[in-house]
Amino acid sequence: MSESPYSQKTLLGFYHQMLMIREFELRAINERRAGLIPGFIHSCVGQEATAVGACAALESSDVITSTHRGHGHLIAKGGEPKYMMAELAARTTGYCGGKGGSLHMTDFSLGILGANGIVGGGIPIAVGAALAFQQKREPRVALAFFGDGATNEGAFHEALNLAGLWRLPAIFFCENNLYGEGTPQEKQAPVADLAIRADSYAMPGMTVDGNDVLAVYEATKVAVVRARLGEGPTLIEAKTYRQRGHYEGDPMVYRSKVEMEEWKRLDPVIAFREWLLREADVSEAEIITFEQDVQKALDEAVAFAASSPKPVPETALAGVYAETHDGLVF
Ligand SMILES: Cc1ncc(C[n+]2csc(CCOP(=O)(O)OP(=O)(O)O)c2C)c(N)n1
Ligand SMILES: [Mg+2]
Repeated sequence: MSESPYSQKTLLGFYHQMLMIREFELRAINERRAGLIPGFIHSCVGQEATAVGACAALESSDVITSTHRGHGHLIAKGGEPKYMMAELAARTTGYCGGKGGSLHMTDFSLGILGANGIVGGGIPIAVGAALAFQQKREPRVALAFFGDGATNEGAFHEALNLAGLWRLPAIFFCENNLYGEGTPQEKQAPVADLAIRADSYAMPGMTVDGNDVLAVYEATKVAVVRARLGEGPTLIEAKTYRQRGHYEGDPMVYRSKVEMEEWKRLDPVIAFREWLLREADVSEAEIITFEQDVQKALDEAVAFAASSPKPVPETALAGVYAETHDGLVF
């Protein structure tokens, strides 16, 4: 075993969250097949290390914006699996009262400013939050998660431009999973490393191994320190891979089995489990207890969702429009 600069509690916390995300996704996929969950699921299986490493570098008062592939971000920022499962199952006890589903989950009290069905939609929202923090002189940071595909959109460039110009406390976190739907990166962008796009907006750009939770954590910590010191934003590109389809049911004709198998060998959850056993003096028995805890929490989440009521038609318009901005604290 080599000396680790991290406490066992921290490391096990990372593993617990990564495992919760992985198992949450697999459970949600099963429950969708079983009929509990209507609608689309864009799973983040394979991308757990990005969500966990990035959110671990934030304080609870910092905020994130998420994407259509956002379950991992929510869990990593403190979202409760049972309210997430209830939202997926369209139940009143879910994060949006069962009216938003996977693409809209939000919890301002946890600094989760929302998943977003609009690709790139969360990036300007994070810039707005970062501007608010700067204006109010609050030492808070806004982190936007988005995919590689989103970096080809105007919203991305406009958001980075203003954040760079005004030196906002923002972190632009690109989960580069190599595809936007079925389009590989080399057919959608003329650059190999998307982090290079930071140069245009006078901010540092970093490329990290997105399957290595500790590398992601360290990179994000650097960006957080910079943001809190008033030195401005950072673009982080974390290279990773989505192991399942763009959505559940995607025939995946655009990539080869060989490629998928290669990335499965780099599975971030399995790799970190092995690292913990090898380098962090964690026993197999401890890990198994963790794994059992996760399964129990997910059993409870599914039971909670299944036993919760569905929204009734009379409430269709309730909670859809904000009545006042008072008290809208994130
Ligand atoms: C503005 C907008 N354009 C297109 C879509 C359709 N769409 C949904 S996901 C997606 C791919 C996004 O790719 P990327 O940003 O790499 O995220 P990933 O799905 O790989 O996590 C597209 C084009 C959309 N939802 N919103
Ligand atoms: Mg992508």
